[in-house]
Amino acid sequence: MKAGTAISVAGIDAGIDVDDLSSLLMIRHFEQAVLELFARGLLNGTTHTCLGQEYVPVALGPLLAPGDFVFSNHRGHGHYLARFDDPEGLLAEMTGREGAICSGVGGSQHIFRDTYLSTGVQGESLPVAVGTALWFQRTGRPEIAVAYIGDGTWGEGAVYEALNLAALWRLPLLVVVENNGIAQTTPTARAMAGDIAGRAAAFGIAHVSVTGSDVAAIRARLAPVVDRTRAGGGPVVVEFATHRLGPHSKGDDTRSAAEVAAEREHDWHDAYRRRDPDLFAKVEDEQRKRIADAVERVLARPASAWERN
Ligand SMILES: Cc1ncc(C[n+]2csc(CCOP(=O)(O)OP(=O)(O)O)c2C)c(N)n1
Repeated sequence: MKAGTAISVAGIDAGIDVDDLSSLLMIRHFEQAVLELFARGLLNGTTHTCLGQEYVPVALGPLLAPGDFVFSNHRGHGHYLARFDDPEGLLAEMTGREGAICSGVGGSQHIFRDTYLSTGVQGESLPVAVGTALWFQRTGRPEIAVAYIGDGTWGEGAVYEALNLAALWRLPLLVVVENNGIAQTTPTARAMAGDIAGRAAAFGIAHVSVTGSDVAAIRARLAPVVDRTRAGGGPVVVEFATHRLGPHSKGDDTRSAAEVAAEREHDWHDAYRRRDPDLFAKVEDEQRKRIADAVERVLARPASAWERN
């Protein structure tokens, strides 16, 4: 694939994979529960939900091997849940209860589990992902490093240092950009000169553009892209045109109601529901209950070991 290749994935194919729908709805209900818990004063620290963006990690999930290293960012609940299907562990982490992934020390943004690491520091993960990809390459391993970043994180210099070396050394690095058009309160158009495709092209890095939210279609189109990077084809930037439906963090949405309503027009949730209302209602009930039960169980647990010390 040449630098600047654009793949556009729009539209919805027939047929819904129940596992994918379950993951999508599990993450949706998890995020809604998180906002409710915050509103009730039951969570500490801060949090950033991925409402509207759930389909990105769900689509990528089966394309990644267990040994691939995933570097997530501040908006990482969906990245974690799509990889581990572990809402109780994450909730325990965020509430500091027994069963927490990192003893409750990491909270919403700083998770380490096996080959998964998240950070709330924008741009911090990319140089680390490059180092990990270099290790994969030098040891002849078939794994890749995957780093999720937002559009706003392209303002960080570390991103360019990392891309430079990844391109120079043709590293097995997949940069997943969740471009939701806004960084906290700043519309991307008011902060970014040029675009992400042009910035990837400046380094001779392949760039793939993904629109639409159909998980199966996105996965089918990205499978050869991931294979190519895994086979030594060098780094790739995959940019999702996505939509942030919730506030930046808990209650700090500076967008007008009309702007948020326009974003909601793109919600995968409605698109999937329209495709098969009966199946959707059944799976949604299951996942709503699953998350409600998880909340109840986790809140009834004692504090995690770290919290007690
Ligand atoms: C180095 C650094 N600067 C500032 C922040 C505060 N901050 C957290 S998220 C965010 C905006 C990130 O925007 P983007 O990368 O587009 O991701 P999004 O929140 O839209 O998913 C900012 C400024 C931070 N976490 N790290």
